[in-house]
Amino acid sequence: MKLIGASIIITCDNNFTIIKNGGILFDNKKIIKVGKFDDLKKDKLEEVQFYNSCVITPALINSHIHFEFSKNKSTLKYGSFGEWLNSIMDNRDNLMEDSQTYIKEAIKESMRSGVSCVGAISSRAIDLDLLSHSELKVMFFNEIMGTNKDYFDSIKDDFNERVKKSKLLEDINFKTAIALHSPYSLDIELAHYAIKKAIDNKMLVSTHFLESKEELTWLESSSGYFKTFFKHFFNKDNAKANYSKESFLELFKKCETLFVHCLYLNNDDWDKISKLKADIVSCPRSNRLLNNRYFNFLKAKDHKFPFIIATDGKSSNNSLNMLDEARCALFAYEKYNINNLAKEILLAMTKNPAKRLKFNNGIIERGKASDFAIFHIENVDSTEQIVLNFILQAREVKDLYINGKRIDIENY
Ligand code: MCF
Ligand code: FE
Repeated sequence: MKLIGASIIITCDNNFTIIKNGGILFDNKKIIKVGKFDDLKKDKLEEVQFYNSCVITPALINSHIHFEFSKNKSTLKYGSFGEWLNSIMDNRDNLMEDSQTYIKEAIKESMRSGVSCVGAISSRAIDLDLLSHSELKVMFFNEIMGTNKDYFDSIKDDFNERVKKSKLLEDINFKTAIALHSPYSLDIELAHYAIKKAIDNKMLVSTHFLESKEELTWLESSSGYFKTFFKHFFNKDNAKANYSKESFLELFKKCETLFVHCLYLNNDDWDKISKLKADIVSCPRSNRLLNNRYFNFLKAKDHKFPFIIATDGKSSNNSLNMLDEARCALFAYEKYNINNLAKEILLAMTKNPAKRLKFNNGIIERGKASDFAIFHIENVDSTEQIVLNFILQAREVKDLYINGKRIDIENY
């Protein structure tokens, strides 16, 4: 049994309990007791440590990230979704070269920011070995896309192969899931095929949905940017949208889903998604860079969606640091009380995504996994605005525990 403590513990439990001079008694499986540090001291502890001027939070969860694109720094174009997608199409293969080095660094960068758990979108399984061997808890979303019938058999074979490989690697820290890339990039036949697999195997599903105005126009009228996209990249003159918004959402009736982005929902779409077993993941910096807009967080609240934030990949972000993401969200929503927003944001990267990813983490309470992030925050003992100052000041973890084990991030 081990005991750690700190000036402040933010538990992220249902009452948002904050404990001053708090302690956590835990073993490698789970948290045994949470309370005041002094009350938890006892004989025969394997390890005892108190972190002065520090905050302990549940280790953070980044529920939407594309590790395979970690090589991108300034290759891709920002400011317009169409230009970004064109630049992805032109640079995808070269961005995936030497990917192992970049993915490894991306895993470290994630952990340095306090992340213990990820929802990784994988298009070619290039990240499979590194992620499955890492200390991270991983929901590994095997992505499927394709619109050209000539390739359906090979797309299915490749998808099956990746799902099979990731299933073989499953354990308590690694689960297999499925990602349908988006309505503009996936034929109906392939979508049904992937959804059936998800339902049969009880796998979580993720999909990008209504990320851009271009996508909305395409789904509503089969016109605009995507018309030229299909002509230019696939030599198709008469391409049409494969779905209406409604028929796309219908696909997800019988599975649990993470809808990512959702920047262009109308009232009807909000109603439809709220009837599904689904959450919405928002990637604030990615949305700013590609689409010049932020997710309608207040509307989501009206529809009782828990707020969930993630970084997306380096393909649409300048870092994978969840604390930078949190600060972006903090500054983006200027109409919301800043102290309340700070709490919402912390829950958006702990308790809220944890509920859907089901790794039994995201909250510091008895019975939950021993996954903690510890941050040094100067003078945190004396502030009344604890969560706000945590989000403003925290940059890198002092220590990260996953399954009760202190992670040696630099030597990973
Ligand atoms: O979420 C962002 C923006 N929207 C869509 N796709 C991606 C994002 N970051 C990376 N991607 C990947 C996606 O998974 O880019 C490729 C896919 O493999 C797009 S190719 C149409
Ligand atoms: Fe994405």
